[in-house]
Order: sequence, then structure tokens, then C-alpha cells
Amino acid sequence: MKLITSLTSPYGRKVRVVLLEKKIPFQIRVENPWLPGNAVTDFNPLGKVPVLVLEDGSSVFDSRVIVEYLDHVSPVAHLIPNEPKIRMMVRGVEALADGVTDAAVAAYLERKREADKQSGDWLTLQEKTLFRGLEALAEALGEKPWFLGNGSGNGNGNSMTLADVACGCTLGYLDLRFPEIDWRTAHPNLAKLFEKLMTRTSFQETVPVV
Ligand code: GSF
Repeated sequence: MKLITSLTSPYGRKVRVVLLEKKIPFQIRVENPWLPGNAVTDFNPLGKVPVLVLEDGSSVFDSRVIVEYLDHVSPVAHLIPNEPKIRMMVRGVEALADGVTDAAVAAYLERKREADKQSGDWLTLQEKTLFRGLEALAEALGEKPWFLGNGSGNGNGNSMTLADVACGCTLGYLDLRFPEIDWRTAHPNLAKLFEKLMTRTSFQETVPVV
């Protein structure tokens, strides 16, 4: 399978981490969805990355659909638990992390516009969402080592789930685009989680490249 993504996309990183954790072989095709003439719309009418192109030529998007598919096609390192309530909790944290990323991407794009075209209200709205989301992530993690925390996790002796992966990709994106946001001091528990994630090859190999 082939993954179309940019090397800075936090959603693309989430998918790459899942592919690496699950040891699923893949090729990567780098596309920047914001550059004129990019090929993303050939694969996704929405023009967004990541897109996963399967062997039969069909395309899968967005990142949440892709990771759901990947977790089903390989039994290695299940990241999405089966039990409905636990599964909902994991997907809920993923939605929260993705939501923080959405706000960060929106604020980043707004800041890239010429100064006199930027909307202060829009930026404030996105920043408020971002900080509220971060707080909710920190609260959901609490003092547990992982979001599912106590080994009851995914039944393979490893409590890391998609919740941790998604949160890690969001935090890595903040470091990339908003280095001035000191989320580590505000939320030491998230800092601890991120540090642990960064010891894994899957996170080390997917550090955003500008
Ligand atoms: C978001 C993808 C996205 O916004 C997902 O896959 O989870 N909900 C989707 N991707 C951005 C690039 S990035 O910020 O990661 C994108 O492709 N934007 C192009 C555009 O035209 O919005």
C-alpha cells in the first residue's frame, strides 16, 4: 500500500506511526496539499492528506478511517480495543487530539496570511479551542502512564493505544508550529507521555520534516 502525505502532517504522522507499530509495509509518496499542481485531488476529492492507496487502486481517507482499517487488517499490536466502552474512550481521545490539531492547523494557516488579512477574532477562537483541548487531554490522562493506563488496555500486554498515538502526534505538531506554547510546563503529565512515545522507533522515524 502507498501512503500519500506531507512530512509535516500530524494526521499523516498518526497513520505512519500506526503502520510502523503494526509492522505493515508501505511506500510513501510525499505531496504538499497546499502547493499548486499537487496530485492529492487525484486520490481524494477533498484535496487533503493523508490518503492511503490500496493494492487494488482504491483510496482511503481521512486518517481516522485509515487507522481503523489498518488496525483490522493486521493483528499485530492492536491499537483500538474491541470492548465498546473502552473503544469509545480511545476514539474519543483521538477525536479530542485531532480537534486540537485542527485548531492548531487553522491558527497556523491564518498566521501565514498577510498581517492585514488576518482575523484576530478567528485566531483567538482557535487558540481558545487549542488550550481547552490540551487541558481536556491532560485531564483524561491524569497520572496514568497511558490513556488506558493500567494494563487492561488492548489485551496484548502493551497499554499504548491509538489515544496515546494521536495525542503524541498533536503534541509533536505543537512543537513544530507553535514552539512558543509551553505545554510541557502547563501539563507535565503530557510531557511525560510524549517523552515515552519519543523513545519508540515509530515516533522517532516520523518526526516532522519541514
Ligand atoms: C484532516 C486532514 C487535513 O486537514 C484527517 O485526515 O484526519 N480530518 C482529516 N490535512 C491537511 C494537511 S495537514 O494540516 O495535516 C490538508 O491536507 N489540508 C489541505 C486542505 O486543502 O485543507
